[in-house]
Amino acid sequence: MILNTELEYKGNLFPSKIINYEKNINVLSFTADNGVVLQITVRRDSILRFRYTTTGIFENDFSYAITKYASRGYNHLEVEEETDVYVITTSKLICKVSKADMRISLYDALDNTLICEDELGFHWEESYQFGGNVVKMSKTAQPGESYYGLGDKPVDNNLKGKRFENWVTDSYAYGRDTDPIYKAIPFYTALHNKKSYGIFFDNSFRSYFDFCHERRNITSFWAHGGEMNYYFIYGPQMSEVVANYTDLTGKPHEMPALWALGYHQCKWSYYPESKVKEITSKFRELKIPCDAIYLDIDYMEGFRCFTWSKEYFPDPKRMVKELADDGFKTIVIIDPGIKIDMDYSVFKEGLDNDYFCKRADGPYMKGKVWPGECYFPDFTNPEVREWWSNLFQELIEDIGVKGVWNDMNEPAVMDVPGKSFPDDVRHDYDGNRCSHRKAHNIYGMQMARATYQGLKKFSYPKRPFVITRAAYSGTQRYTSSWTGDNIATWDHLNIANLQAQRMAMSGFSFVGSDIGGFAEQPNGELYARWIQLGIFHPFCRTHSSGDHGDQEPWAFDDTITNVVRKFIELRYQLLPYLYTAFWRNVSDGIPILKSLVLHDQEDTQTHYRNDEFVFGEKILVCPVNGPNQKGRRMYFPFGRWYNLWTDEIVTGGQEMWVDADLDSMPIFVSEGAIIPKYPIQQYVGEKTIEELTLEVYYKLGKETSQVYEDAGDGYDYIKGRYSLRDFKLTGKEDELIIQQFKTGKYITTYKTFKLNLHGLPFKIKKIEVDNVLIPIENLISSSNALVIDKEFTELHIMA
Ligand code: MIG
Repeated sequence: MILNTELEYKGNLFPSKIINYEKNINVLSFTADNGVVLQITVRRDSILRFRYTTTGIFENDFSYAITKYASRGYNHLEVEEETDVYVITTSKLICKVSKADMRISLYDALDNTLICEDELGFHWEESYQFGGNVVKMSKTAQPGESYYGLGDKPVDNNLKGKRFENWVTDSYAYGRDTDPIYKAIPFYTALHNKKSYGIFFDNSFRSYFDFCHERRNITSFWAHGGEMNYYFIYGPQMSEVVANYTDLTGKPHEMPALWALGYHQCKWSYYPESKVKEITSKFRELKIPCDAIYLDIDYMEGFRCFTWSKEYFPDPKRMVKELADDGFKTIVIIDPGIKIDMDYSVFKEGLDNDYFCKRADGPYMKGKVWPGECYFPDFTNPEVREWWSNLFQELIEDIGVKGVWNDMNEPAVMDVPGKSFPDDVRHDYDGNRCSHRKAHNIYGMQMARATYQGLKKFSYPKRPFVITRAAYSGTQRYTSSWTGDNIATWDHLNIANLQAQRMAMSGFSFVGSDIGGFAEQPNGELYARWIQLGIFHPFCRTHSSGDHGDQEPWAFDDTITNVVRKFIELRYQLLPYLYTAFWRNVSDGIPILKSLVLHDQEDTQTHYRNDEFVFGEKILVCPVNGPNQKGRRMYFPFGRWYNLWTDEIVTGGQEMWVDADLDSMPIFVSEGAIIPKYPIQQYVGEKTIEELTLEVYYKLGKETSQVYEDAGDGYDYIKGRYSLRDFKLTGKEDELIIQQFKTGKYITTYKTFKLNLHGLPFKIKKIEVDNVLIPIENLISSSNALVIDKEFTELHIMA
């Protein structure tokens, strides 16, 4: 392995002095005496792209990560030449390029503070081993700087002091600090002096990040090939950095179907059909809400993708229909390995059309996976993706499967060192032919993309649902994801919490863990505590390898079953709240989970917090993460928080003890919030929503809340058939005012709101809706609940 150590300084090459500068609209090119060219593209006032070549020639500009829908354009751009530097100024940033050595420094344009500065800056080492360069960048860490992001790394939130590798890897039973694992998201955000910026190193080769690990004041990143090509994204708010990175690499292409936010049940494997039915019936019998049931690899005929075992599932269409009639969506696994079998049509088609990956010398890439020896489609070829997408027609259109689960797409290969393809395997890379060294990290992403295209086509006019294990930056456009093969331990509950938060701040929110742990078996307490955490993850699924016993909500004892039911019910009640958070993510790139540092970066207490996080905009949660706990200490960010269970108010800015027996967990609501709730349903759509409950949390002062709804599936929302309610709450000593601004053409099924008023400091004497007094009898005074027409624009509740 090539390390970025001082020992290797001798191998390093550097740009020499700049001898030429050219400006072509927003693309600035600086050429050094020794042929190095730095190209700076001003994409937005707060986003600059830096690209370097050591040969004077740039490769074809192609990236799987960057979306064509990314915003572009800036308000201001000015370049000045000074004695030692070129100065590029936008309305947000000042970037200085040193004439002597091409080193970069970046400043906030408003107050001139230093944000980020090259140490050695760009340098490289020629690799005679593989041809090409190891491209490197090093920057000086600023005082008190912290680092976050990087996808699924199973480590504490703050990455400072650690080094990481990006190389997607099948990581059965990984643990804390295992690196790398399933995903490669070479994007981090940094924070110092209350200002945050991000760096996205868009290079799909094996890459590394070092956050003050090797040298105390230096952060660096490098890759085993390709270009030094990174985007600098300025905030100064971390939430803006994440939103802008998400804009650049893509927001999900559509809202998820509402049912996909329900609870999912999975195991390796539920079979035969009678077993599947036994599980789904039990959910309905015990009244535990559930929307999706999964079929793992054993549903297939000899693990051949797109086939069904005749023995276990003799009539899949009938079964899928019967499950659907009971509210269950069937989701099936599809792996990349295609069994070598001349009598298997998928294999034959792939072979006849030359769709499988090949080694450098010509033979097919042969690898052992579940079906035995396999070939693997080259998903980096658009024609192969098109073919693959069409393979889903029967599954989706005819049989009625509602979602597809892509596993093993790192790609994972058994019985070989490295657990994947050898480096020499060739890929199309959308016409930019290359070896697996470059394509490895994006292979799973392109498989998920091809699967998504198929699901989108054949699910239409409904929305597609895909879940993937491997991912590169940008994969969030197509699919949800899970965190892979974790273990049933308390520390893995913590890891799941960290990974879900980290993925959210890495632009990929629709993520969850195998609740309860994939390997080994949880006891009831661990399972219940993990469900409590899991209902606050955007993707909520129990999964286990199944070889260590059962892992359904009823697999423990009645106490556990009751706790699990209670929390899954809470998730179903919060669906409109969660759906609104998804809408914020899909439309503006706002992460669904917010680590405390993302919630309040000004408060330095948050910089090293791991457990607490904000779910959506208004709900603060903290999982209980150890056995025999009757509660825990947690940190409350600034502001005032209502205890969800007791309505007691906590003032933030401090750590406090919170009671939480096994049937409870610390959940708090930010004061002034209006939280929408649906009735408990056994699955999405079971009931027509007759009334929307609004939990209103009084605050002295003003607060805004939103509720987004649409048909819950389909694409009409894009044509304006959505319902967005903006609520403005104003609390005074003797009055509470709620104003509603409604947009969108979707007509919700309910006619009324039921307002539950929390924390009102006065006794209600008068209620006025749109300037008309309404009879006080409308108030259920025992619970301070009020039913009013959903069309109101202004409500006054007075002492
Ligand atoms: O080699 O399909 O992470 O969720 O149940 C194991 C069987 C393959 C790994 C996945 C896991 C899935 C399992 N798979």
